[in-house]
Amino acid sequence: MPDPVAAIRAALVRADDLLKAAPNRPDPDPALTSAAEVLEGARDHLDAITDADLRHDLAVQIARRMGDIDAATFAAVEPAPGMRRAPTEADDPDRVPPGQRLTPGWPVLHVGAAPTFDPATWNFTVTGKVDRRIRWDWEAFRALPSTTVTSDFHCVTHWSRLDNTWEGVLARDVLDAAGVRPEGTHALVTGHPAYAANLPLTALRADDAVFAWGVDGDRLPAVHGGPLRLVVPSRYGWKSVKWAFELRVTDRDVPGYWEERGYHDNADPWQEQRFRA
Ligand SMILES: Nc1nc2c(c(=O)[nH]1)N[C@H]1C(S)=C(S)[C@@H](COP(=O)(O)O)O[C@H]1N2
Ligand SMILES: [Mo]
Repeated sequence: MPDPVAAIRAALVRADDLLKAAPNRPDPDPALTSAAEVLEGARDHLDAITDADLRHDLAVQIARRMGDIDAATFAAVEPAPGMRRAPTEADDPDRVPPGQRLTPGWPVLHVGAAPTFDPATWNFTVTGKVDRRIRWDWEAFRALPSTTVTSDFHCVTHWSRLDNTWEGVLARDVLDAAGVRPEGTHALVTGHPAYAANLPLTALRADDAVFAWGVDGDRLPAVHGGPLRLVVPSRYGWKSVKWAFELRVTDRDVPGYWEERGYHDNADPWQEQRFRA
């Protein structure tokens, strides 16, 4: 086994070399792609580091470089024909957070493969610091009172998609069905295939935080998290867990998938909380 710390440090040096050289090339894309691959490889070594502070420090160093690559790559994407120019902060400071641009279309972003949906075996569990643990099957979940909310979506890779109309169950109704115990302060929401995000309960109690099974008048497409995804518009998109199947109420902030890898626990796009401080 190679030493994980040494492997990550070597990958950071290699990525920095590629990133430094990229702007001087006629086509910077291949260098950016190679740097992203090197950094993805480095991420795989993180779990083997037992010292939590060192692991987080290296995770942040990886995440910051990934963020630079995302920003450079996204800046090169042209808006689709007919799309209005993305508002700048000066045009519409109330709707577009700093460092974000409107995206043409609707990008699909996730790690791993989208799961297949079987309504006969699907279930959703609420557990942790609650008065009553709950497990709903698909029929029971769909029978819960539902709402339609329109909101904006901001991904940490610098794209924003405005005016998405979600249909589903308010996250606070899910919390209240189980009854949060006094010590409950946060939640860890888990989705397939092996993904999770942590949130303060206050974010889940917002009027527009919803477990959605519909979008823009249609059933939520599988690639966008169907049959059920969380949507938390007040936070960067990685908190909006697709293929959600569990909400665990916790008495402390337990990092999720990207938070373990250097991204911010709170993730407020208006404060540009992209990476762990
Ligand atoms: N289960 C799961 N949910 C996920 C992700 C993931 O990798 N797995 N990626 C997150 C990220 S980074 C973003 S930006 C949004 C993207 O949602 P979209 O693919 O519908 O645009 O999903 C979030 N939810
Ligand atoms: Mo994202």
